[in-house]
Amino acid sequence: MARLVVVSNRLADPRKTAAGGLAVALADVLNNTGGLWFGWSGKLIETADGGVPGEGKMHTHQAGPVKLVTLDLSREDHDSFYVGYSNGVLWPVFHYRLDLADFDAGYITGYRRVNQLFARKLQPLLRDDDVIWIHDYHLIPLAAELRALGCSQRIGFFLHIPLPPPLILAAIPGHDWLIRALFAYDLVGFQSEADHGHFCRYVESEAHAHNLGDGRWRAFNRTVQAGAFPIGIDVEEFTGLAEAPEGREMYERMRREYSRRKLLVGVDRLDYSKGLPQRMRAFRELLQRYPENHGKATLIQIASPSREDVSAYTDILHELESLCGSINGNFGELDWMPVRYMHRTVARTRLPGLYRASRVALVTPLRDGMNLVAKEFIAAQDPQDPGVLVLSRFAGAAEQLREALLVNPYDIEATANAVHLALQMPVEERRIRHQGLLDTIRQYDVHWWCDTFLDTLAKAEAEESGTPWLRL
Ligand code: ADQ
Repeated sequence: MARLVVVSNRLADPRKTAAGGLAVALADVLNNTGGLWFGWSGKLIETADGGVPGEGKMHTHQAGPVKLVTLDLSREDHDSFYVGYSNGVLWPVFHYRLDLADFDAGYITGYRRVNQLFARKLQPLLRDDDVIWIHDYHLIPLAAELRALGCSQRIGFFLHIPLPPPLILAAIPGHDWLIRALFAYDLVGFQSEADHGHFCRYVESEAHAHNLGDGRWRAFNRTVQAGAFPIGIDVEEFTGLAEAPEGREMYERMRREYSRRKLLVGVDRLDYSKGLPQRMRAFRELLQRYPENHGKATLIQIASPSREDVSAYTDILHELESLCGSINGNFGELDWMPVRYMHRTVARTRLPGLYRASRVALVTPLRDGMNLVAKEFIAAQDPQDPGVLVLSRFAGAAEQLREALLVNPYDIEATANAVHLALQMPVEERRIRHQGLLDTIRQYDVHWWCDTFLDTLAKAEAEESGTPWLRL
């Protein structure tokens, strides 16, 4: 079996449970192949001048059979590559938020410089028969940079966030360069059929690529295969966490504390794509329209701090705080707080107990690649008395989780109605819906995702040896 090399912006120690499902799944394969995981250390070069752009300080760390190699970045590279281009341009545009994009011309130079740095540092560590799997929007041009250095290994790419329709993508200056870079891969994976469809429409209309059938496209002297590979969770690992002492204790505590209430739960990174203000407005609408929920429904919203160096994130934080405050001010009683809002990360081991104690989960992003919280909520439920998932139709997960109550998060009234329905739903219907959802997340779990992607990559038709990569 060929060695697997994973490249992602951030790494997790695959031996720690806190790392979560993706790290656990990748660790399985990496452990089997004695693999290598390469990425940014999350740290900046600590010199007074902030380091030289395009240079990185490398660290190597052995985690069992897996070698973790990380780079510290210069301050300037961090600001242009990470804050600027990745999170100031690609993240908003790929989530359909052109209004929030900051098309500063300098950012793309830093983005390219860091991808070249990654390629330069990674290339000497590679073996000829390695299989390379590159993750997410920070590293779109990495395969092209590796090809330019002569790498001919199989390289796959997985985009964790959505790909927007061609006309939205085309708003990015240099969009043609970005999409052309995808042709340096042998396989490109998306979260959903919708995203894959956008890719097909783009390469056909903007890049005049030839459709070779079976998901294969030819352009720029290269053939790339593309498809949808919806990411899943490690269902066994997550139900294990729910049964573990910390999971049980959290569940018991929540049940005791809220014995007279029906709990609703929201767990998100604090990000404008997650639709948090719209969710709060829908909850306020629920309390206005259906007073029978007064004194009974309590929404626990956990929003973990995220990218606080980008201004759009501070705006959303203030909006959310003000909405929560006004709901509690207008509807709260001495013995009932409608919303409990926490701006922090909750330990992964405590999430299953919180999910299991909740009657309803509100997963209502305005746009999301997949959304794993939806799947974790399902996995944590008691099948005899399960909670109801209220899910945005704009989350990638909605393509698979058809038994959820699907909502349009922009439609506040309809969302409030769906939440009311979820709170009232009889146990028989809850069980039937939950069983369907559980079957789906078991069948398409994170191991299925990993295996299917890597099998498809292994079988993707190899480019004729000696085909030159036309430099970007
Ligand atoms: P994220 O946008 O980070 O990921 P999501 O899939 O919802 O979104 O969550 C990833 C993990 O973070 C989950 O395991 C979840 O439990 C955890 N998490 C989220 N908020 C948390 C909180 N407040 N406290 C503790 N843990 C929290 C990106 C894409 C998604 C895609 C994933 C995986 O944006 O669409 O599903 O990658 O591909």
